[in-house]
Amino acid sequence: MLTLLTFPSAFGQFSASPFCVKAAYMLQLSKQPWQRSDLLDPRKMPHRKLPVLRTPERLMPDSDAIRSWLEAQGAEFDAGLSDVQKGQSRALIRMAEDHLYFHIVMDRWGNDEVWPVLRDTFFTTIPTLIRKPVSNSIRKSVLKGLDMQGVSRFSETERLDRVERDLQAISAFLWQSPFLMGEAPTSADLSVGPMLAAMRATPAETPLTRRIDGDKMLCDYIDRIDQTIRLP
Ligand SMILES: N[C@@H](CCC(=O)N[C@@H](CS)C(=O)NCC(=O)O)C(=O)O
Repeated sequence: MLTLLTFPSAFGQFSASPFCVKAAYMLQLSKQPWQRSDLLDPRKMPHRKLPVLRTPERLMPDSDAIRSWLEAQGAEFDAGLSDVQKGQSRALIRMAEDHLYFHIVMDRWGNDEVWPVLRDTFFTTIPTLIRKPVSNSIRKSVLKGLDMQGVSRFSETERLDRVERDLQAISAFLWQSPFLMGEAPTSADLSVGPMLAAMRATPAETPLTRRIDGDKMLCDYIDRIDQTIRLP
């Protein structure tokens, strides 16, 4: 059986990581038998990140590579889409994973109100006595990554404006149909949906959680994906 190595459930989600939720959705849609195995420390994984899929041959890191592997086994995530829709889908995926994602990381790791919750959710395996210094140093390195990526160099107003434009682009598709590319979930939904869900699930009220919570169309969309795919 296939095993999805994933960060544990948190904040009411299958996983705290939207990439792990994406991988779980893909596995569920692929109809292959699979199980989850929870990890808190990805350092021994091939890319030192999760999700990773354990296939009969090897450990497969990266949700995009997992997608390609499942497609090679016969899964079709974009059945019936035109080439233009597939192109739009690719662009939406990159927008979610390479832009919105960093705003979520910023909203979680850069926020002093959220931080204690993260520390006590993600670092429970670190002995209590050294948990604070170890987790503080991990936080520092995540914030350094956000600085290198650039997202933390914007003011909060600028960040919200950038997110807003993406949310409006997503909403333009959702005015047309229940899922981004039509009547059923396709690959774009499997990336965009978990990213919006993660944005909503951050365990403190932030401008981003408020933005999603106050948007009925986006909330209905997040819930629709969950109710359609139904993770175990
Ligand atoms: N490109 C990867 C991204 C996965 C990713 O960024 N995972 C994060 C969690 S959301 C992670 O494992 N971070 C741990 C780390 O960087 O140390 C994918 O699509 O699977």
